[in-house]
Amino acid sequence: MIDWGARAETLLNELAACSEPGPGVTRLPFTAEHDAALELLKAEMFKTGLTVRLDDAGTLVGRQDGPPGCKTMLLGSHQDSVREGGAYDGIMGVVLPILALQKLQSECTELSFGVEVLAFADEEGVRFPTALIGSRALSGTFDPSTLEMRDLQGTTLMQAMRSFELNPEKIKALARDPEDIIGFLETHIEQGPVLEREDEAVGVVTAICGIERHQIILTGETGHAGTLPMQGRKDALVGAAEIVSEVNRMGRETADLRATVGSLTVEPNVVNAVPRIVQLTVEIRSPLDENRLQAGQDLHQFAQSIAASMGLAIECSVTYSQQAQPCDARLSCVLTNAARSKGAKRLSLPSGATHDASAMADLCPVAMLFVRCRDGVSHRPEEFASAADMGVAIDVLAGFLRSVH
Ligand code: HGY
Ligand code: MN
Ligand code: MN
Repeated sequence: MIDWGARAETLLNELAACSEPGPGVTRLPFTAEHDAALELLKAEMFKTGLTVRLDDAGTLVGRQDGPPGCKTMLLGSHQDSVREGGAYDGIMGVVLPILALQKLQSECTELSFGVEVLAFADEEGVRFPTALIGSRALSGTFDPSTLEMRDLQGTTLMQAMRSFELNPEKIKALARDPEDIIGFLETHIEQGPVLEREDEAVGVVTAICGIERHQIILTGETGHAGTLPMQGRKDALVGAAEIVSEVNRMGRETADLRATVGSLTVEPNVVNAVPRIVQLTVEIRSPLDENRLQAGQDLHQFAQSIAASMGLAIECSVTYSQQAQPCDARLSCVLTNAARSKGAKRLSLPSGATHDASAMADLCPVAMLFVRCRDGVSHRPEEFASAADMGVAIDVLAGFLRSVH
């Protein structure tokens, strides 16, 4: 009897080492760490008898053919992590389907369709101010203008992809024909506390939240901290502080809304000079698009009024947005039955995090399987899913593949 959960844990521990030095896992797209992870994933895909290729968006595709003329079921998730993140976010959703295929093969189960396991290069949008590159390429919604976006070192996405020997100008041709696809199933660590609270190993996702990201740049005047009078200062950081407080208030006081200032830079950023420029990002999420869009408009109005009252120049832009995405009822029903057969009870919950499945929904029906997350902690080195729970998830994925058509 193979302990599939233990096998998943071993593989994920090896993949976690494909990281920049430092706490947790830092594996950004189109880097040496990404390359190292691809080598491990390729080896496991070859061991599973899959044909393996890297597409021009950097997605690793492991394919198990079905009968001639059949459709294909897509599974997978992202290989990239946030900085100092966990060992499960994304990459677990690549490893578990590979092992589910191995499990089906060990039981001599033949499928009436093709299967592809996908490892998307960049879902997090940490290195470049965009996200869901690979899943948008397959869905035909990739925006070529993002190729000009730069990372903190000034490298463009185009340059980073070329360094991976990819041809970004061919991304457009990656769009799949919906007629060929049964659907996309993403397995992901819950990144929240619900399954642990309900004592459930797995759960079926009902909907994925919508998300938008704003960039705000405030420009005032610097000066000597000791000689410039307080009266009349144009201190960009004081303006930014008002906006940070308002973002937090909006999030706390609006139902079904999360609002976060996740990054902020100050120039000249020295102890004895008045801040001249502050750049901050504001992220707003909600399962209800109308709440998110209204909050975004309110934020812009507030920021403009603060800048005007303090004599600051301001630039506001929406750098990323994605609508809320319900999961497909038919696929979710098949997944729920497979989970029930493995003892799951509560079963359904929304996702506060966004995922590649949100972008894949522009191509085909999508479903998501969540795996219990210890203490609900994610995007941190302490992120953890147990081998036992991953074993249950692999059984559920195998049950799903036996039943879906
Ligand atoms: O930000 C998210 O929700 C996801 O982890 N990229
Ligand atoms: Mn993720
Ligand atoms: Mn994440």
